[in-house]
Amino acid sequence: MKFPKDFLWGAATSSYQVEGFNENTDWAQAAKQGRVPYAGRLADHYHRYEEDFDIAKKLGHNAHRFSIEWARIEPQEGVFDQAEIEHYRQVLRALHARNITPMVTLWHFTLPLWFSESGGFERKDAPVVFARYCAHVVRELGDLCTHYATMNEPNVYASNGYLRGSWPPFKRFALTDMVSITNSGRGYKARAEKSISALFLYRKVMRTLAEAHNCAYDAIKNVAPEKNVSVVKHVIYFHANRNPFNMLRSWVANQLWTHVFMRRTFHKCDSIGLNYYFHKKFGDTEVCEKTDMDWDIYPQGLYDALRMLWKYKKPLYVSEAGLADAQDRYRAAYIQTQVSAVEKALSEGIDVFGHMYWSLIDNYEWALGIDKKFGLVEIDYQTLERRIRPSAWVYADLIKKHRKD
Ligand code: IFM
Repeated sequence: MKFPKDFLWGAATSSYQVEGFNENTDWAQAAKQGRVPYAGRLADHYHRYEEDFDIAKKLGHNAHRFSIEWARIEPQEGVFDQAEIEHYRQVLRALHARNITPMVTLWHFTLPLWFSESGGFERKDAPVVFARYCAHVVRELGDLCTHYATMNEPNVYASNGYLRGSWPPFKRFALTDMVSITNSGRGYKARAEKSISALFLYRKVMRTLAEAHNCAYDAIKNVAPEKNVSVVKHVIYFHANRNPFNMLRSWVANQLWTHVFMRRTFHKCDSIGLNYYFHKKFGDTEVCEKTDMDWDIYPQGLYDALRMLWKYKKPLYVSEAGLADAQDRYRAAYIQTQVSAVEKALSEGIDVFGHMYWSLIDNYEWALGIDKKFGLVEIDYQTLERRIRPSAWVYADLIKKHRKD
């Protein structure tokens, strides 16, 4: 039995993807301009979180990762909304009432409109502005939560926004086609602003994001030194056949995608969250089944991704891993392999303290809208009925088998 007694088992969501009506954001504005699908009410999790947490409890979860919508808390620059703070305090209380440990992400992709319109993470003072918001939230919610991630997947944010041009602020590096490895939605290329300089902006934004994390870490520690502060890193497991050139390519790709950012930030992390979805093998590849995102089904790569991050010798948690699978054909087996991957890492002495499946409920999949179904729980967007998918029970059984509390 490899899983420690206090291991955190659960699932994740993010505010914009499930709450509904986060209109004061760059994404809602982009939807009005017809550049991304309109989100609207979605699962209405903002009002139905108790129902969703009841399901999580029924499924045996003892932890839940969710994000706070920055635009709700700070609707105008430097102006904080106490009613929204109270909302998230209720959310946290609802989790505690069900013995579910909350893990809060302070920023998950969407920006308040005032921030994006004034330059977002291109702003020179972005790290200070971001840190002020993070410290405010921790000051207000600190008594109800110990685990905070400053930001979710900085590389994904910056590469979609500044290399691919598929997400706000829709800047596209003119040569991106050469390196693009994932799908981004139909017709986005024509809507993006194409330039060579987008590459330099990307690099600048990546640096600023690292600085913003570091600055937020210090600001949070000033307010509450005992909190566990992490960054959530998206890792692609790049690997290769035995061809030296391919091995070099995968090494470079891992450096660029994962290690450059981690080297800049790991010293300001009490733990690191890992989001794992897919691998990329250079050289003779096996033919894999695909998820509805067209990503190879390769859950065993979670183990390799954990090993990659263990290099930084910080406690790790799987902050997201999962797949889009509308028919629920592959999800159960996928989750079983994910959990075995964590078990294998633990058996080798890698310190992993949690596993959050993505996602608890079906969500808005950014530029791809609501058709990609990641949820353990299916949402009927007409009636808002929640239907637990069969694979969710397989995860529940695994949790039951491994939970020792
Ligand atoms: O839905 C996203 C989430 O917002 C961030 N991580 C990857 C998920 C699936 O693409």
